[in-house]
Amino acid sequence: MHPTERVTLAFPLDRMTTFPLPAIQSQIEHRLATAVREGLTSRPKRLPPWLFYDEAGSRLFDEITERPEYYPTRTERGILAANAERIIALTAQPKGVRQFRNNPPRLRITELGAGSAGKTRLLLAAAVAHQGTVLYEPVDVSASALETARDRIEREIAGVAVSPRVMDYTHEFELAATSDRRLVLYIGSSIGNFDPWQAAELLSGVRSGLKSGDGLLLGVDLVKDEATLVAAYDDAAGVTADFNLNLLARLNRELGADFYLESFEHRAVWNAQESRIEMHLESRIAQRVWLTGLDLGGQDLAVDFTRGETIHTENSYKYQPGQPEEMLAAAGFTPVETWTDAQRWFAVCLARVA
Ligand code: AVI
Repeated sequence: MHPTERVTLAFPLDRMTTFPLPAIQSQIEHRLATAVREGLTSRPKRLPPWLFYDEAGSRLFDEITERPEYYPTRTERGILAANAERIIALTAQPKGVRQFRNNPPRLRITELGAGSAGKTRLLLAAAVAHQGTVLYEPVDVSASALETARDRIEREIAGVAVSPRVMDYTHEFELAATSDRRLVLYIGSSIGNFDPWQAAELLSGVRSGLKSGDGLLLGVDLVKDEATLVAAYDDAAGVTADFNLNLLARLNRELGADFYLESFEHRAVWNAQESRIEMHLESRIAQRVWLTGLDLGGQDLAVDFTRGETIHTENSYKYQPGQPEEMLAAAGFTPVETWTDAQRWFAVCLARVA
């Protein structure tokens, strides 16, 4: 998500049995080590948010989405539940396209990220209701997340065939050519974890991988009062704190680091000027941490912290109404319709390629 290096990992999951997995694993390890070395030696210190999502972090993220303070997931789910049929109908047969009247193209659903299928299933079920069956293409850099998603969805939703793609869509977006119409889902407000220039690049990349008539469904979180925003990223049960601190535990596990977790504190702050929630890990004391597994030619890395110094671990941008449509138009999409909840906390925007 916060790319420091290009890693190309695009292939269908069904080739997993013949693909040299150790080579992929070593690319991932190299990417991890590079990101950590760069982030912890820069000022201010930072770590990219994609590091959150190891097995423990992915589990903690699922738990966050169940916390009462974390409104985005349930709000977006409510919007999709109310509008899934219309979203599918609009994408399957856009207005003004006459040439397909007798033989409309089939719709397939491509999702960026293989998250838990809770929200996706609403759209898949609507697509099955619309055309009988649907092909679902989850795209993710994690083969294991894709396998889990495939097993669960094929088991739970009749009429859905799953064709996963292992791909780092933050760097490239290249899918097999098809005469099917694609609806790409980028929901869950994941776009908010990118700086605006990165978000613009990502949307343009997706646009260039699509053809006329294809659609993009984008879920974005909207600006609201500060207390609500901060509570969503600092829940009373401390799950988000554990999620943030798990990053250090991961560096201990995978990079031979000796972070003492109790000496760091989770911080969530609203940066009104940048319109984003920032997550940090704040050092409670002056301390030195060693990383012994970075493969620096036999040398270990020492990282010094002053008391109160932070590692910036995540940005979560919040948008003003109308901004997502502007971003979509700037990336070459035509905004079609936007849905929101009664409180206007979250927006789901459908756009298409003209
Ligand atoms: C994945 N992403 C959209 C979440 C968010 O809200 O920015 C990640 C998250 N970080 C802390 N809580 C949730």
